Amino acid sequence: MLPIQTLTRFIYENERDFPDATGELSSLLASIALGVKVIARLVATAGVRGLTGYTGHVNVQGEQTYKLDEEADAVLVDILGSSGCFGSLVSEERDAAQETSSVSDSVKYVVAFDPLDGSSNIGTNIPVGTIFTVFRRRDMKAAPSAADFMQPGRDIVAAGYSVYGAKTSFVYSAGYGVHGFTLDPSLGEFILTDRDMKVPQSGDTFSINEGYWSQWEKSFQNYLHSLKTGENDLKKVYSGRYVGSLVADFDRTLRKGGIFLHPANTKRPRGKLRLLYECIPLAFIMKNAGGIATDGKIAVTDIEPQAIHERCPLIVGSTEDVEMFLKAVG
Ligand code: P6P
Repeated sequence: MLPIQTLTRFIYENERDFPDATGELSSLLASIALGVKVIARLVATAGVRGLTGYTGHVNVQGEQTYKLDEEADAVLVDILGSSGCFGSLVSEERDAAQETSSVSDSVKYVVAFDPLDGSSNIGTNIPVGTIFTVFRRRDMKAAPSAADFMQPGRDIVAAGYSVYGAKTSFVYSAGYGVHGFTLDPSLGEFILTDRDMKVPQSGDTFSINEGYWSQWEKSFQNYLHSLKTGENDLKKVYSGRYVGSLVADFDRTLRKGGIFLHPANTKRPRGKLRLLYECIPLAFIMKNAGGIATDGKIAVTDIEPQAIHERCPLIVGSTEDVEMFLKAVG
């Protein structure tokens, strides 16, 4: 039996290492974790509540929204809104940045999140998850706004994601290691199960949707083919794994190593995944776990966001595997 270290205690104990900490980030992370627990229950019961289908609405991304997308968004907005710990929020489900009604001038952070990534997989019991990014407000004299989110990932305060699967897991980093927790439903608490996670230096798995083959450059096709034949610099034959749910594919890559790729293609020159609340948070985590995340040209954490819903190619994983990609295709 693991020694009981809960997420809440872990967050507040880590806060003690920072004398000027006000407790705001700890409260914010604890609020997000509460939202994740509520969403986990909604996901687990969606089938019996008849909530695995579409709402009939189309979100700002031009995608049909699922009932659970809107439920998860509402949970996070409600819990974060009542926490008083952030000034503005960006959600994949909302057109514009939303300031909180209860914001005080002194609040330091803003939060971007994908409330339920991979929701198209809900009906087939494939793992889905929540992804979030915490930014420090850029100008405390100005009202919180979308401008606060226009910061590169190297300057963010914290990031994390949950996976609603066979277990509910919560992984986050505040820039001092990456830490993983598992929900114990009997306690209603996240228990520390993976302290200071590090991605393996190299792995044997590549993760990509090969349905886009015809839309990739020849150099990328040649690189991908080399992973299957072993005719690559690492002389390694990879296995293919692709769930089609970002949090599931990323979590496996973080824990077991290898490379996940959702690259640009001829139809989507800036890729499909969203920069603010998918690519930046996962790149921040991978970097803090000793791995690499690139858009194919530069580090994802060096990209200067220009819009809250902009997209970004993402190639992320073990240092050796991503460096081989960059040498072959970058
Ligand atoms: P594709 C799910 O819709 C999602 O946003 C991510 O969770 C997932 O990694 C990606 O899209 C899958 O995209 O193009 O392979 O269907």
